[in-house]
Amino acid sequence: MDSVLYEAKDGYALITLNRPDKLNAFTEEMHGRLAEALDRVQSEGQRALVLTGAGRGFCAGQDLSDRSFPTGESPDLGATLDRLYNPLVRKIRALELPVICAVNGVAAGAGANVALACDIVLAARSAKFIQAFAKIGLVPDGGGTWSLTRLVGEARAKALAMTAQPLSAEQAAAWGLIWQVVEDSELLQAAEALAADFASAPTRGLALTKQAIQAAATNSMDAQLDLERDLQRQAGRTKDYREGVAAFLEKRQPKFEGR
Ligand code: LHQ
Repeated sequence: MDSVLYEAKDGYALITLNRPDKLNAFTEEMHGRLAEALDRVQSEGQRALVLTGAGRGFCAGQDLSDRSFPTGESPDLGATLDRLYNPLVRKIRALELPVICAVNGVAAGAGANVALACDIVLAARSAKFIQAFAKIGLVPDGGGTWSLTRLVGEARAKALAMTAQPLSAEQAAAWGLIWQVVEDSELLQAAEALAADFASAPTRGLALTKQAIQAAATNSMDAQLDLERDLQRQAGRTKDYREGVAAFLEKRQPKFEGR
């Protein structure tokens, strides 16, 4: 059975983590498959992506049974992050299209933080987010210390990370950790409807918007104003901008081509 499923839809891609009996915990093999699938999204010219999990979980983080270290040696988990998790998070953040995460069930450890690396997170009402690392003596990874702190603030980030208490989807939305809670039976449909909308949106403008908002976390206001100027210059030269303005003036629906 493929550990990662890829489906090209009409203008967007659906990627499903597919080890449902292990709550889609990451193995080394699965990281490879996911990296390939993410590359395919961009190379096929898809205009949005939905990432979800098969079965009752979204992703339980690192598969804790997938690691074998020669006896007596202590593992270098930093090397695992360098090789697998950090490139994954960087790839999601660098994709030049909206990445929607449909968190269908529990998202634990690096699984939670991969979800938070996506641009728009929808969660099923029954889903929960667990910074499970503290239970096994680890530090939140997958960018979790960065995204949690920015999304919910230091007080909540520290408590979530240090207690490893599950956070319900509803609480996650109330705290601004995610975009929306959706009924379980409607989650995938809602995520795909959003992706289908993005498939006919001005993709370049959205990609530049993603770039600007991501840069804002570390830029000064001054630097951000300069960045907005540079990105707006690029956006203003797209075919979609010309089409958007023309459609507005002609009082018709725009037909965006994503360039
Ligand atoms: C699992 C896992 C799992 C293997 C459920 N592994 N089998 C980065 C770099 C290097 C190294 C280390 O880590 C990292 C980043 C990380 O992600 S560290 C954090 C790793 N994740 C966790 O610690 C979470 C472990 N899982 C759990 O605490 C629970 O499974 C949760 C709370 C997610 C769900 O609980 P339940 O709904 O009660 O399900 P379950 O525990 O019964 O799990 C179902 C099956 O999935 C079960 O297998 P089995 O064969 O017994 O039915 C679990 O063993 C398996 N599974 N997570 N991470």
